[in-house]
Amino acid sequence: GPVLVPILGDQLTRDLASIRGRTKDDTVILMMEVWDEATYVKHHKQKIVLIFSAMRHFAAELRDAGWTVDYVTLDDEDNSGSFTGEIARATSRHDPRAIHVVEAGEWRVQQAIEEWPDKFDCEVEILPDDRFVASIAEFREWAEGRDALRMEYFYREMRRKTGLLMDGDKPEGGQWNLDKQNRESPDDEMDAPERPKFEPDETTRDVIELVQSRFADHFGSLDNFAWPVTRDEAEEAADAFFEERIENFGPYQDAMVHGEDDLYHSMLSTSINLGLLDPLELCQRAEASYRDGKAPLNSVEGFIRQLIGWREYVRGFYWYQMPGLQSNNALNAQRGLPEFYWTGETDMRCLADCVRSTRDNAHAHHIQRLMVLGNFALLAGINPREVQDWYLVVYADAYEWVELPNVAAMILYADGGNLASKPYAASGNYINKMSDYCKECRYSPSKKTGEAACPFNPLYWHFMHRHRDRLESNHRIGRIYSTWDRMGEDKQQEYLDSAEAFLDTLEPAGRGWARND
Ligand code: FAD
Ligand code: DLZ
Ligand code: SF4
Repeated sequence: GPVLVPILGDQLTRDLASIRGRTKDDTVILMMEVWDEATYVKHHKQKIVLIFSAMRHFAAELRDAGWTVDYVTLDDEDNSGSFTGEIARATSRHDPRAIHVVEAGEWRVQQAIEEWPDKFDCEVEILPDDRFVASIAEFREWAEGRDALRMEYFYREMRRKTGLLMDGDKPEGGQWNLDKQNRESPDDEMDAPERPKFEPDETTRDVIELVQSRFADHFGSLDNFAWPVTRDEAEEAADAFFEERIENFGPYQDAMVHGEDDLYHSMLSTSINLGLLDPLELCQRAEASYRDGKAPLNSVEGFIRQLIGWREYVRGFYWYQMPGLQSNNALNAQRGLPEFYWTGETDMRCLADCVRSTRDNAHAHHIQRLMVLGNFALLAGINPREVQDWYLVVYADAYEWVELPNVAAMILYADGGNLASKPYAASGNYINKMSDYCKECRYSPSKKTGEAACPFNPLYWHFMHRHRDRLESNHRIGRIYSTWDRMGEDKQQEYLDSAEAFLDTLEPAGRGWARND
């Protein structure tokens, strides 16, 4: 029989290791829409539409190119609901002599794939996913024997390995990291051009109908669906970024403006994670815009760092730390996720806007995920499981390998500091500086305690106070305890009482939003 090549929903590239070098008359490609994947958490409706539509378009593209594709739709009567079940059915249809599959992005799926050699009669070959600069083994080698893992040092290795922004063996411009130049507050000069929006075609409209009928109780709106679902569309989105937005990407990377959901961000994560765009190619294009004088070094370095620094780093970290990472809770955070993460119903204007964007676009930009939604979850002590589920559900670019390190380790410090050298805790002052949210908020960032105070202010001190034992010895954060100690007991008590009074008002959402029973 032929070689059976299963392609998972986030492996949508003809350059995939399992297709490269194969001949068409000897290969059956298998793609599967399965219930288990669509519901292991109750993904945002746009996320399911994006993945199914991109899968269907990719299957059509392969067929047009002459490949044999066996595509199982979700509503196929005999669909078993799982990857392993579908491989079993496909082996009886095609009697393959071998199965060639690229390792899964997620641990949960990889566990299932590793059982295939015992389950099926034919040879099973599991190939490394070489869409990353660093292999899983390479990261492990780098990480082993270090006391602390820091993105910065790993990033430098990746710069050397790829040769991106290098001047011989030195970083272009003399410095590896220009993040300090990338902290402009929003201002009137900002006038970001709109990103290209892609109208749903017939394939996407079919999937929208399917999702509306089968996943009606999942979070999120479908009204604004505009994600690229093919390689051509993704390339058009990338072109627009390199023509219109990369110049200002760096300076305004951390800025937030009410109602402005994209600003100068690339909005390419959904396409990159699906396989529609190659991250290394994007970095090369970014470098070219610097070399051609179209974009400043701080913007280009910033963009490249996100991709070959952070993105590669969290992926290596995930495989290095799993499965423990999903149950870490170093700060013993036990509070339920507040309902407003789903409804957006809160007077905190920053949070309400971030939840709105999340619901409408299945997207929020990095600083919103980190310093608004994430910072609140950290300070309020929300339990990591519920925060992890939320992020995995709500973002169209969310796969556990990238979501979990960002959530558990970066925002919640649940791993006790393996990834981040300190918790990203901030008071209302930071959000006020980086956004226009506070001006029309019912709370005031300059009020420290009491009813009118921005809740981030007392929550910040409540957090620092309750984790003093752990954080006081951290050289990047320990100093703030002298500020706390100088306040005197009355002021301290006011902070703690204000925080408690606020925390008492939070309504927990319950688990039904994120998971089926
Ligand atoms: P840009 O700002 O244009 O950045 C360019 C690219 O860099 C992104 O497309 C992305 O591929 C990469 N990148 C940037 N930051 C990170 C990062 N911290 N980790 C990994 N890659 C990064 N990104 C995801 O792709 N999936 C997730 O599930 C996800 N969850 C996150 C959860 C939290 C709590 C935080 C703080 C960040 C998370 N990110 C995640 C990273 C980042 O927020 C998104 O990649 C980014 O907002 C996507 O929008 P963009 O393409 O416009 O990014
Ligand atoms: C996220 C997702 C969803 C919703 N549905 C499917 C699917 O039906 N079929 C599929 O092949 N992939 C799907 N995915 C993406 C997978 O979860 C993704 O391939 C894994 O995260 C990889 O480990
Ligand atoms: Fe958010 Fe506080 Fe600003 Fe209101 S005052 S928008 S709650 S940071």
